[in-house]
Amino acid sequence: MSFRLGAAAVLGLTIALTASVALPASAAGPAAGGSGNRYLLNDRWSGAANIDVRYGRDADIVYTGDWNGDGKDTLAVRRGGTYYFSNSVGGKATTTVSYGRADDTVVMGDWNGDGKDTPAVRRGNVYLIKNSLSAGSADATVSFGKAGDDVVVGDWNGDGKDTLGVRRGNQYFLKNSIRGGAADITFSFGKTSDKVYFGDWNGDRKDTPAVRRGNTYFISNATRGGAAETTLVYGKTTDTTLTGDWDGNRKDTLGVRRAVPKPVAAQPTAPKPAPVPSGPGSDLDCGDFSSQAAAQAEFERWIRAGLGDVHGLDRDNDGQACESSF
Ligand SMILES: [Ca+2]
Ligand SMILES: [Ca+2]
Ligand SMILES: [Ca+2]
Ligand SMILES: [Ca+2]
Repeated sequence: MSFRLGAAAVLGLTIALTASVALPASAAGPAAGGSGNRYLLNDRWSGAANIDVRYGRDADIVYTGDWNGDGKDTLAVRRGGTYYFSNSVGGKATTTVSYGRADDTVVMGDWNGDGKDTPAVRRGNVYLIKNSLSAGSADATVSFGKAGDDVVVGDWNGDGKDTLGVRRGNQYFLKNSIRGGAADITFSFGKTSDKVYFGDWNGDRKDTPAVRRGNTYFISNATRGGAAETTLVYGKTTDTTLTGDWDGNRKDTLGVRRAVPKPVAAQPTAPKPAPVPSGPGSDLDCGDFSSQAAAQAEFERWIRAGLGDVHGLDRDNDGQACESSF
């Protein structure tokens, strides 16, 4: 009996919390870095992307976040102090805002828990927090940590609000409110050389770390030390990582930003081989050449012309003409 009552009470609490908290805007955080305008996003923890889109320009600074509160994370690109927010992955910019200075460091997060991610400009250890995608003065100005801190963003306690944390090596000092004072959560995870991303990988509303080495990701669902719960190889080592909830299932997954190779300038067309001293019909043999190099040159001349090994100089098809004759 008491067990049943207890279970009901827990259930009631869960529902009340669910009803009162806006959809988590979980990804966000600092700019993704990298360059390129191809985005390969994955809704599942698998090796293959299910979304492949182009957005913005190669040199754009890129952020991910839930700009409209629909529960789905999308892209925003930044050029100087101008931001182009799009509410559909690969779709046109829906909101364009100029905010702060061209050289500001900006992190995105849901600072007020309304389900929408918005910018915070960082200058040293001062954060100018904005709760809407609009120009104008900051809604709040707060100090956090030290000017040189490596700062991370996430919702550590699942209250729907993003707050800050500091990384030092492989140690993390997380705070559940944006203000000074002792960390609420301290833990170590991964290696000092790892890249780290925070997201809600399991849908419990709390953001936890995933570290990257090469193109291998080690994912944890807790802000504590210990082994990763999931390991996944994704993308290429040269890719830049993005994280977000692309399909709105409340779980963050991976994506990458990749540079699209520029089309290579057309090679000058191979000059037409002179018909003398030989042609496809003249049938030279290895014995007609003074050296392997001369045979090789004749062989390659016809290969380049697209006619193949017209003299039959490379009988063993290893690309070396008449190598057994010299
Ligand atoms: Ca959205
Ligand atoms: Ca917000
Ligand atoms: Ca929080
Ligand atoms: Ca989580």
